[in-house]
Amino acid sequence: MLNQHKPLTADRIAPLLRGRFGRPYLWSETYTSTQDVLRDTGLPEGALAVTEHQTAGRGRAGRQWEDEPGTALLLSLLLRPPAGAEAAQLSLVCALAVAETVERTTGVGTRVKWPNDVLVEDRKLAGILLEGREQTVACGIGLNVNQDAASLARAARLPAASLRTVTGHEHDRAPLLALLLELLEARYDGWCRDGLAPLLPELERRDALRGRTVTVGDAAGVASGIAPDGRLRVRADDGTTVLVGSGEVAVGGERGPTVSD
Ligand code: BT5
Repeated sequence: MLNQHKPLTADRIAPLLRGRFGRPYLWSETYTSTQDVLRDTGLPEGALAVTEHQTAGRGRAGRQWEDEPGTALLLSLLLRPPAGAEAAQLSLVCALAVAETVERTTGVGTRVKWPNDVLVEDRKLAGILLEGREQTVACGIGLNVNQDAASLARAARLPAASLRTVTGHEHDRAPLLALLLELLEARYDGWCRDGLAPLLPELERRDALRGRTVTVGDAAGVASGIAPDGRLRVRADDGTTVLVGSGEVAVGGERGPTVSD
């Protein structure tokens, strides 16, 4: 079996782990959702659930997350952010780590679409789902790796991409997962210490929405960057700026038709 199709079992991943993320490492060929594996377990920060296929993979607001078995990274990471931290910012922290992992592995430039998508050429490569109660957050990450165009086509309203459709070849998911965990840990530790501010230039450089016309909730206008607290700045026609904390961004702008998730 080619490496890229080998399951991400603990015996393959454990030797690649460098930090505390991925310990303990829970893997099964199939889960309903990796998010459910970590729920109410009392496991320590860094615990990770990984699978080859989800029978009920989910996105935000009850949406579905689709996968082709054995081709994606599907994982949930348990985090216990410090009291007082703004946990919603973790979606940007994770998106940045995913973007960097993809860039280092493939050399392909990525963009972050606030608040939780990683895009390549306006196509959705990865999505992030935060679910939590009190100081326990399950960060779910779905990253399309080896799907071909035909198996991605079913996925989405926003066109989807995989590393394979972008680079033209398949990728070994094991080193990709190990690098992602390493970068997640570095970004997360930095965020726990210093907050989001030091990450803003990296996010700004990859901001998929900046300068585009957006509608999110009651706000409509031009996206004007991410504020230091992680909210999206939207500048209305009358010149006022609204800060949006969460929601669905519908984009209509320079580069094509309206997309809404
Ligand atoms: C997300 O939600 O993008 C969060 C996705 C999180 C998935 C991971 S996988 C591991 C962990 N366990 C889970 O059960 N979930 C997490 P949202 O922004 O609501 O986007 C969902 C939308 O993305 C769907 O309505 C589709 O339009 C689209 N979509 C579904 N599967 C996709 C895929 N594989 N690639 C690209 N887009 C997809």
